Amino acid sequence: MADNSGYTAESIQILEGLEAVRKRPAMYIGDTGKRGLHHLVYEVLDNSIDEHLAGFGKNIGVTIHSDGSVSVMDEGRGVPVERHASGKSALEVVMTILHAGGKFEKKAYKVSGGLHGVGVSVVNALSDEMSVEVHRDGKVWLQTYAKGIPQCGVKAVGDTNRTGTTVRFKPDQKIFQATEFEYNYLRERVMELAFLNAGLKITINDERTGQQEEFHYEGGIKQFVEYLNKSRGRLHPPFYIQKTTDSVEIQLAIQYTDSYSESIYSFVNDIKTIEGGTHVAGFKSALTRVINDYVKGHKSLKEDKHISGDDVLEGLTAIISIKIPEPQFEGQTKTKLGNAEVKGIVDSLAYDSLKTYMEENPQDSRAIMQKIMNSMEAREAAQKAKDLIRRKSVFESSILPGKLADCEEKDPAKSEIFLVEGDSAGGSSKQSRDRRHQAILPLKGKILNVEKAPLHKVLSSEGIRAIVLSVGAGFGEDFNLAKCRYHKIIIASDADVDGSHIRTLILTLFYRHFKPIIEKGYLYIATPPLYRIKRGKGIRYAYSDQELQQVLAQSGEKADIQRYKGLGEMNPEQLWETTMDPERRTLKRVNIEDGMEADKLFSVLMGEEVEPRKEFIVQYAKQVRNLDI
Ligand code: 0RA
Repeated sequence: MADNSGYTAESIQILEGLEAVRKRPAMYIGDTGKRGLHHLVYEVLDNSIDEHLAGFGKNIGVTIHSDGSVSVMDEGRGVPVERHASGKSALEVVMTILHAGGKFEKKAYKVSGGLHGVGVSVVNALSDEMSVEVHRDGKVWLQTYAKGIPQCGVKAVGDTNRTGTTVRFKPDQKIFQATEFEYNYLRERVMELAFLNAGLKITINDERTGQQEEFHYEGGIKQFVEYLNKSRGRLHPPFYIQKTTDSVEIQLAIQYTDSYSESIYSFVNDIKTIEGGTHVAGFKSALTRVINDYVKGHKSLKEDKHISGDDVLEGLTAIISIKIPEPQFEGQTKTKLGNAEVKGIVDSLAYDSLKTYMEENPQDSRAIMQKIMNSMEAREAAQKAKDLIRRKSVFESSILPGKLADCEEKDPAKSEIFLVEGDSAGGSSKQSRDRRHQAILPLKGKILNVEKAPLHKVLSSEGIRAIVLSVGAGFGEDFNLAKCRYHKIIIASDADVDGSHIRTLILTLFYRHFKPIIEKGYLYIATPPLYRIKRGKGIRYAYSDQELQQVLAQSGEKADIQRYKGLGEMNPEQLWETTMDPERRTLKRVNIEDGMEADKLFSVLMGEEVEPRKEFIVQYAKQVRNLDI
C-alpha cells in the first residue's frame, strides 16, 4: 500500500495542520508569553479532568521537571490505542490531528471561544519533545513525538494493572518567549480546578525545588468561598446549592462578610468568566429579588427603603460554576457568557433556593439583612456626601485639582499622567516632563486605604479626590471609562517600604473602584532605578541588585555607587532619562492576570483581620529581597 512510504495525502495534511499551529501559535493558545506557555499545561489538564468528570480517576499529578518539561498524569481510561479507520493507532490520531473530533469526541461539555479545548495535538505541535504513556488493557503503551511528528509507532512497553495517561512535553523554546514554568502560576489554576471539581485530588510537584502540594476539597466551591473569605469577618456559614437540569449543571456558593467589597467569581465549564455574563446576571437578579421580598415580609425592616443591587452585593463573596454543552463566549477577552437561556435558568434556581435558605435559617438571614441595611445606609450617606461635593461642583465640573500639572495634549490616547509620591519628586518631575503629553499629579503622603473605609470616607479623602478628578472618568455609578483623560496612568513611588505601601494603596483604589481602567490596560507602574553607577565620565543606572552586580562586573575600574532611596533624590534630568522618557524608561503594565488572587491579596494585606496577614508575611518573608532598612 502507498501507506508504506509514510507519505500519503493524509500525512501531508497532518504536517500542514501542525505547521499551521507552529506558524500562528497565538491563534490557538492566545499568546506565546507566560500565559500561553502555562496554557499548554491547562490544555492537557483539561483532558485529565474530563476523564474524572466522566467518572474515571480521582487523582491527577502535575510535575515540573528539571529539564524544563511538564508532565500530567491521570488515572482515566487512557487514550484509546486501537487501530483507527485510517490505519493508525487512535492515540496517534488524537495526538497529531487538530481537533481530532468525530469518533473521539468525548467531551460532554465542549468549549468554544478558543480558550481551552483546542486539543492536545496543539500542545504536541508546540513542543520540541512530547511523550505519551497510556495504561490500558493491561499494557503500557508509548509513543514519542518531536514538534508534533511521531518518532515511532505506538508500542507496548510493559504490563500494567491500572488505566490512565501520562503526557509529558517540553515546549519549543523557539516559539515561546517565556520558557520557564512558574510553580505559583500553575499552582493557582491547579487549586482552582480542585475547588471546582469536588473530590478530585490534584498534586503539583516541582522537581527543580522539591516544592510539592496536594489540593483536594470534598466541599468543592463551598470551600472555595471559605478560602476566599479566610481574612474577612464572616457573617454566616456558606450557603451552597447544586442542581442539574437537562441542559445545565449549576453550582452556587455564597457567604457574606463584613467587608465592603464584592467578590463574585463565575465559571463556565471550569473556565473563569472574568467578564461575567448571563449566569451572573441571573444570579444577581435573583438575589436582589429574594432580599427585597424578605424586606416586604418583615415589617420590622424599613419597607419604604429600596434596596439596590449594589447594597445586596456589598460584602458578598460568591462562586457560580455552571456546565453547559455549548457555551458562547463574548466580550473583549472572550470571557463573558452570552447564552441567553442561561439567565432564566440560573435566576429561577437561585431564587427558589435562596428564598428557602433565608426562610429556614433565620439567624443567617438576620445577619445578612443587617449587613445589607448597613450598606444601604452607608450608600445614602455617600450619596449625600457626593451631592455635597457635586454642589461644590468638584466632581463634575471641568475644574482640575490645583496640584495637577496637566499636559497640553487633549487626546487621551496620547496623554499620560504620573501619580508621583511626595511633593519634592512631584516638583522635579514637573520640571523634567515633556509637558506636551505628560501630566503630573503629586500625592502628599499616603492616600486613604479604601479597603478599610466606607464609601463616604473614600469620597471625602483629598488625595483620592485629586486622583478621581485628574483621571476625569467619574466615580461609582457615574464612572465612564470613555471619559478617562489619560490612557497611561503611571504610579511613580519610591523604591522603599513606604513607596511600596503607597503603590499598594493606589492599586487597591483602582482595583476596588476603577477596575475597568486596569482591565483596559491603562494602569502602569514606573520603575525608577535603584542605583546610579558613576565610572569616570560614564554613568549607568541599575534597576535591581542583580543588575548592579552585572554592571560592576563589567569592568574592573573603581565605581562610585549611589543608592537612590527615593524619586526625590534624582535631579530632573536623571528622573527624565531613567523613569519618564518614553524612549528609555521601563513601565510595568498592571493587569488582572488573576483578579481573584489580587482580590484575596488585597483583603489579606489591607483588611481587618490580622492573623492571615501574619501568615502571609511569614510565608513570603523568605522571598523578599529588596526590603530596605
Ligand atoms: C479520546 C477518547 C477517550 C479518552 C481520551 C481521548 C483521553 C485523552 C487524554 C489526554 C490526557 N488524558 C486523557 N485521557 C483520556 C475515551 C476513552 C474510552 O472511551 O475508553
